[in-house]
Amino acid sequence: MADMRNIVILTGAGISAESGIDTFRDAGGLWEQHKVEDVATPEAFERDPDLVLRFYDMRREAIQAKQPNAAHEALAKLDAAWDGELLIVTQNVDDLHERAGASRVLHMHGTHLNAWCTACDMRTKWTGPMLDRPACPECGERALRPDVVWFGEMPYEMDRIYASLRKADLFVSIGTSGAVYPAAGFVQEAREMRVRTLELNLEASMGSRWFHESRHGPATQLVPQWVDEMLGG
Ligand code: BJW
Repeated sequence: MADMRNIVILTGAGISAESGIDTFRDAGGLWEQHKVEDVATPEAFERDPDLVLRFYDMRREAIQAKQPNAAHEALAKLDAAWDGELLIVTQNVDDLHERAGASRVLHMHGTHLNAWCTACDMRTKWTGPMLDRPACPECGERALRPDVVWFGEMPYEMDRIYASLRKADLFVSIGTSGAVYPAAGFVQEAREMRVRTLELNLEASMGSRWFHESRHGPATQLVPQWVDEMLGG
């Protein structure tokens, strides 16, 4: 890895699992407890906004009580020390990368800690509930929704992600099942651009066969080990 300078890191729910945040598709994960089409689509929000807002209020509250783990901390250490370009593209809506100290973070599926006003389009920091239909601090309308990307909606900052992938020497995927596009397709795009690819995941993911190298185990072990390799420690 000595000749690597520009790095794109994709993270998914698996990196936050050891902080106590449920993943989506593992046994006992969120999609076993809730039907995805009932809570994570624009149609669900139109049909039953109370159900959707309650689901996100519950998760927003839970996330704020969780702490970053050794994997988030290792990536923050890499971010601080790495001279080359580095971008942590996270699918996660928690803020554990930032709370560990990482700054080069892009939330492609949005964040629990923002409210998005569908009346005036403003995004506002939000830590409390939305079920009681609070007014938008900007325009006063009661039209807030969680600032997260649901199925059928366009993930955020795709142009910036693809631009970083085009310049990358290394693409690393951490704790994601490879079930959800467009993130699941990044490894193939990276391969087409002759970028080196590495997967760090608890077990083989749906996309494992696309990676040059796949390492299996818990993120709190694999990520600090890999970061030490990158920093020559
Ligand atoms: C560990 C671990 C440990 C566990 N250590 N590892 C056919 C029909 C209809 C739609 C489509 C279709 N085909 C494709 C689509 C598009 C659709 C899609 O992909 N659907 C699939 C289900 C097929 N995608 C979209 O609609 C997206 N938008 C879109 O495509 O727009 C058009 C477009 C076109 C071209 C370019 C760009 C755009 C939007 C997707 C939005 C996803 N939203 C969610 C909810 C966000 C809000 C919320 O949190 O509620 O995002 S769904 C959910 O899945 C969440 C996650 O970010 C995402 C990915 O999940 P993730 O992170 O991979 O978690 P898991 O649980 O799946 O996996 C965890 C992994 O960790 C596992 O592998 C474990 O082994 C591992 N693990 N413990 C290390 N300790």
